[in-house]
Formats: sequence, structure tokens, C-alpha cells
Amino acid sequence: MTSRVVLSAGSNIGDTRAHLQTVVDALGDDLRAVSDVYTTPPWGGVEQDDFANITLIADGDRTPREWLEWCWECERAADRVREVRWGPRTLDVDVVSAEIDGTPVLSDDETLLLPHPRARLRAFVLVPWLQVDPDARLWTPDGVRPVADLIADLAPADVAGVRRAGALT
Ligand code: PH2
Ligand code: MG
Ligand code: MG
Repeated sequence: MTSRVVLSAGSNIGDTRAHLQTVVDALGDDLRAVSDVYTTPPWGGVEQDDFANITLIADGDRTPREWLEWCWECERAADRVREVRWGPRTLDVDVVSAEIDGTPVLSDDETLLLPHPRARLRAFVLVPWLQVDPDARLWTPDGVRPVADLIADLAPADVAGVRRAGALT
């Protein structure tokens, strides 16, 4: 079984670029693409510092749940403390979507919702994703939609707030 995942990583505490770099390093040979770092205003209503965000594409032999556990392992390695929902964190790594042998994985398990239900609303996920895959598509309840179209549906100010801040290394 080969799975392909789109991952979104974010950090707004400490050395944010170093935290994001740990995700790239942990993926090793499974990494297919990584976006530039984007500086993004906090989403979700908690007053906090801007985030640094990247979107990554990876291939591997993990199941979607094993990818989720892999994400938690990255967060633990960054001493992530779970406090406020949508609040500040050293490192957050989310599975945005997964495909097994080219077929999108749909999951309504409460710990593993796939595709990530809010990804299509988040410019900080979609804009970096489009950078690394101009043909990116995301399953939504309205059907499979090009990520470029999902971005076009967002408020222009949200999209403009996502600012490219250079490559990781
Ligand atoms: N992550 C959150 C909450 N809000 N805002 C931005 N800009 N970037 C994030 O990664 C982010 C967020 C919780 O996962
Ligand atoms: Mg998140
Ligand atoms: Mg998360």
C-alpha cells in the first residue's frame, strides 16, 4: 500500500522556521514537495502572533492513521503543549488529505477527519499547497474541487494576508 498525504504545518512560538524544518527532516525520503514558508495572520479568533506555515506532500507506506500518529510525534518532539484550541503552538502538523493508490480517503472518525474539514476555508493551507502543486484538488461535499477554485472562493483579504517568506533551507 502506498499513500500520498498533504500535510500542513504551522508554528508561532519560538524558532518557527526551525520547528517547521524538523517536519521536513523527519519525512526524509518520503518528502515529495515542500512549499516556501508563508507568514500568516492567526485564523480562528484567538489573539496571538502570526504563524509561519508550510504545506508538504509526502508518499509513504503509512496508513492515514499512522500518518496522524507521525504528526503527533513531530509535535511531541517540538514540546508541543495542548492548551487553547486554535491557540499558539510550537508546532502543529495536520493531515489535510490522503490518497491510497490514487483514491481520496474519506474518514469521519472523530480523531481523523479526512479530508481535513476546514482545509478548504484556510488560505494558509491552500495557497502554499497550490505553490507546490498547481493541479492540486481537494475532495469536498460539493465534489472534487481544484484548489485554485477554492482559493478564488475565499475572501481576497484572507488570501492577501498569506505572505511568502522564502524557502526553508
Ligand atoms: N493553526 C491553528 C489555528 N490558527 N492560523 C494560522 N494562520 N496558521 C495556523 O497554522 C493555525 C492558525 C490551529 O491548528
Ligand atoms: Mg491545525
Ligand atoms: Mg493539529
